[in-house]
Amino acid sequence: MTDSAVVEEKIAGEVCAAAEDARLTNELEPYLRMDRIPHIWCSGCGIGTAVNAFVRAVIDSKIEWKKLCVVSGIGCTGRVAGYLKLDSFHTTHGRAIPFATGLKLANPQLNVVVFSGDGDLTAIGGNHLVHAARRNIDLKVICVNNFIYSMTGGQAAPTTPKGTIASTTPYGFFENQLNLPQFVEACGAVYVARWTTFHVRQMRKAMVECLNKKGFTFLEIISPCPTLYGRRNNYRAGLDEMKMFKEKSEIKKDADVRDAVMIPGEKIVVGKFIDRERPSFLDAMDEHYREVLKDAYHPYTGAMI
Ligand SMILES: Cc1ncc(C[n+]2csc(CCOP(=O)(O)OP(=O)(O)O)c2C)c(N)n1
Ligand code: SF4
Repeated sequence: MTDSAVVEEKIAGEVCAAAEDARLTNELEPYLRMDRIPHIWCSGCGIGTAVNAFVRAVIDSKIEWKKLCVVSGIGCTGRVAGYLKLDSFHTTHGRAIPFATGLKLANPQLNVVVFSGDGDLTAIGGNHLVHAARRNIDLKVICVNNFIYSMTGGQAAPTTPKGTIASTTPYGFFENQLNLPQFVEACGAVYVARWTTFHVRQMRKAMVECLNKKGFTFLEIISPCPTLYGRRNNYRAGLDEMKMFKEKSEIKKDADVRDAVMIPGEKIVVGKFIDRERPSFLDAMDEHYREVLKDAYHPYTGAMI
């Protein structure tokens, strides 16, 4: 072996050892299914940032990991459930909310989080979103909004901003788009916030607030999808979309949900929109039957306990 080959081999060995050290010291590893790594997400995708913030938020909130369940539907974001080392469920497309409702009703002591994409939650799953918010089921919904159906090729979704390009709208999206904070507020959610993947600290804090609040909470995370949305809309890399989030975001305290509409090139209103109190579904049910049936009613404790 030549001298330079010996040096190269030594450096390669040191690089591998450093990489192994970094891997072993990743503090989030105990919370992830490392046997499933490498994950499927593209470089520059924002979903991993949301997962990182979520795990840190669970640690901050001191919620017992064993009493936490995560439910996802289908899509790139729908894969989140499979990477978390807890009781997690990857359900059918659009059905994360009804599945999670069943879990919560069976065992009200569980903290049930729904972590899924905008298409999954608001298109095929839109009807379930409406009624879970209306009933104030105690679920924490985290919606990663990348403006399209990513996993199936970048088709336009209810959240695609007017005028932007998707695989099914090469000349621009022309439909009326859903303003998610306004939509879930109107349905009855008790907590509504929006952050982008640029706002990692605020996102983590909002997740803690959701986890600690009883009732139907909704956090929208605006996220880059460089592969299928960004490139079609002049953001060549994930970083370009992140720079846009940084430049265009306007943090507002108690902002009006009507200001949350996304118009390309204009400001993105982020922050907490709604934080209010309403009895949760199970509390309202107990109160109602106690009033009607008096002593004949036994408060609901769940089917599983
Ligand atoms: C019943 C049914 N219809 C359609 C599909 C195809 N499908 C898989 S993922 C997906 C869209 C997911 O979009 P979104 O929730 O926005 O997630 P993203 O991939 O953007 O994270 C669709 C339509 C399916 N899996 N099942
Ligand atoms: S296709 Fe888009 S949303 Fe899916 S992993 Fe890649 S960057 Fe993320």
